[in-house]
Amino acid sequence: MKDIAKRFEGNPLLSPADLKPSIDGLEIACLLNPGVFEYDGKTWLLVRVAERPKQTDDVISFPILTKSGGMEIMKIPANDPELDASDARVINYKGLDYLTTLSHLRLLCSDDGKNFYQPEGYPLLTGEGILQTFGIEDCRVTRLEEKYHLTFTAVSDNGVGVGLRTTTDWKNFDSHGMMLPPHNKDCAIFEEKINGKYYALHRPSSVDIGGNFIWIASSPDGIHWGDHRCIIKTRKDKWDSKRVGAGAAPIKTDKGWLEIYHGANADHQYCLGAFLMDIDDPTKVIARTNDAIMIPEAPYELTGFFGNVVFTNGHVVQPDGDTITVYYGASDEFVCGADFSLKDIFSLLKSDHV
Ligand code: MAN
Repeated sequence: MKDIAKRFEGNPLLSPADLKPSIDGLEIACLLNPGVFEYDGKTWLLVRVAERPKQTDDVISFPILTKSGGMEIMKIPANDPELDASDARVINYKGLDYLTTLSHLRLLCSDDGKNFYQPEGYPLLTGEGILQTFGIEDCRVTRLEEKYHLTFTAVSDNGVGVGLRTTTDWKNFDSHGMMLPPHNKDCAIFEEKINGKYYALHRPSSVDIGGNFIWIASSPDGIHWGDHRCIIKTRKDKWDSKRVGAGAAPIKTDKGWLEIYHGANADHQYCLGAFLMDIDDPTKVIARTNDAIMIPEAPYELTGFFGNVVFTNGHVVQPDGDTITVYYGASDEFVCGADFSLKDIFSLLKSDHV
């Protein structure tokens, strides 16, 4: 099956070797899943940078943040019978789960949307406090009334939840703690109020009954959330059979709110699709693509830290009103770009979507 993404010729735009590690003694294993926004006349990426010490054959080592803001390195003999390291992203040791890398978020900007550099004077965003000791990941950036809302995955041994910070200048940040408790991720706030309420997509996971489905919540103030409803489920035998999760803030179109989302199957192949919500009541899904709109196929999407993955949580709507530039993580290792035509996406949206 052919997808409808027009990949940038210059992909990957960013690889781990393009940036410097945040501290001596660590190396960058992966760059992935950037949040995207426009600010000060430039396109900005808030890239997830995943780091760990240089690995050796006999020891698996990874950093963890301490409650007081320091960092310690955990070391586990690779042949320890109590170690399960079968997934490159997560390990289980003595019955407890850990991440193999520690992620922070880093700001990069560009004049042309293709060549990105790290500007001076902007802080790295790192995990803070006991709910972010395993790092922060996959940030969605929503501009709401002059304030940027950052919703990101906050990971610690307490679980995986959604953290919220806000900023107006990208130098000073207000932390609003955990917006949605574990297990939850893939949260994107809409860029405007609808009938007086704020809305956000999110992805709680239910291990027994239920699954990894997309939900929608509303809020009177953009900080406190409720009225949760499940709107998009996984579909048996399709590309999104195992998990689905929202990308960035929905795009307002004359046909409704358009969301680009990721779906994975049981083989951990991550593709992109789209669905459309009613313009006045986004809890109503009116159409969804049956087929994926993007499927891993380029070499950098098939092979890397965790291959067979395209994953997005950021895009720019271009002034022509039809082109959506999607920035995405490929193979959990590279940052890439691709253009989509809104017309093409709409031609694949179906109302028999369930
Ligand atoms: C999860 C998240 C993402 C990652 C994908 C694919 O959904 O951890 O950050 O890109 O898995 O590994």
